[in-house]
Amino acid sequence: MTAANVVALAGGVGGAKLAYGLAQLLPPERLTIIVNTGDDFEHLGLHISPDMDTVMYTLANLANPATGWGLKDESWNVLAGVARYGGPTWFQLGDRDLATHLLRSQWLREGYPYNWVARELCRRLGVRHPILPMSEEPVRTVVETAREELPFQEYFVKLRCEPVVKAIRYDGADTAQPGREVIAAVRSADAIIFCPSNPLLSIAPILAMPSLRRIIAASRAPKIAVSPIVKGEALKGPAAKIMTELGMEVSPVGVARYLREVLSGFVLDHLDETHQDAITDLGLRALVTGTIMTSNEGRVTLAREVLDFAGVSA
Ligand code: FO1
Repeated sequence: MTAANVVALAGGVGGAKLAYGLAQLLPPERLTIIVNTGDDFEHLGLHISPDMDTVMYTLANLANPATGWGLKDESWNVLAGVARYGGPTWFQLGDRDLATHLLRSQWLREGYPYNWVARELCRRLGVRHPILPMSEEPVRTVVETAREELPFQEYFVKLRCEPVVKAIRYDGADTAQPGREVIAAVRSADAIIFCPSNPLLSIAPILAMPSLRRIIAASRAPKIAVSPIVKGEALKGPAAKIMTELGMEVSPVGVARYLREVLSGFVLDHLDETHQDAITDLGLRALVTGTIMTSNEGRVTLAREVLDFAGVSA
């Protein structure tokens, strides 16, 4: 066991929970959280960055416990005002949450780098661990359905993930460069943790940047993914539905197979222990443990087990 630098790759609510656990165990100089920005979009003239905010609010102990996204103790007066004008209300922006989007949008318009903006928002909420956007450049997840191509949030929120998915693209990822701090963190990482985020919607956009994928693949650090699928279901969100539609096996094995090239180890839930041999047959070390995080203590317990499995002392 060594004191070490840890990188966590995270997307939405599941990813934020494990990131929270890791942040309770590791000081800010030893943990960097790299977040998917493929879900970002412009709405009502504002730059919305859902996964960044979900991780930031979770680490600040400000997340809405019912939804996992947005802020707790929220009010909805602005949204009601937008509704009175007949404006779009399918994407629910709370009054307090709007403050984040207003400032982020303003700072980006003034020319501040995205990662400076993220750091400033975090600092002002008392979050000391670095939460880095995966890139300064736009990468946008696009969902191809039988009928049309949908920007991610229209598919996810407006259409409640109902259309059948034929393919998913990450527009801009081919040419986007990961930020300098992202590259430095991954290069100096002694462990890379893939949080239990949707592999196709949250982890894939990060890996879709060829240079970052190469650096992660080349890293000799333990690279450990935690399954977001338990007993054939996603703990939250549409991962199981989309995996089925794309012909993937909806199990930890399906996730492990998808990420195989960039992993050295995989964590699956007790409820899936029958899949352990299939995971080791893929050439991965496997840890079977409780992965369902129902409390803050549960997040910390899982984070500690994952760090132990990666050979990193907390
Ligand atoms: N998800 C929803 O299902 N409905 C919403 O109205 C919604 C609003 C929203 C506002 C701000 C924010 O940061 C996130 C929000 N989300 C909403 C969550 C978000 O769109 C998705 O969970 C992620 O993009 C998937 O990880």
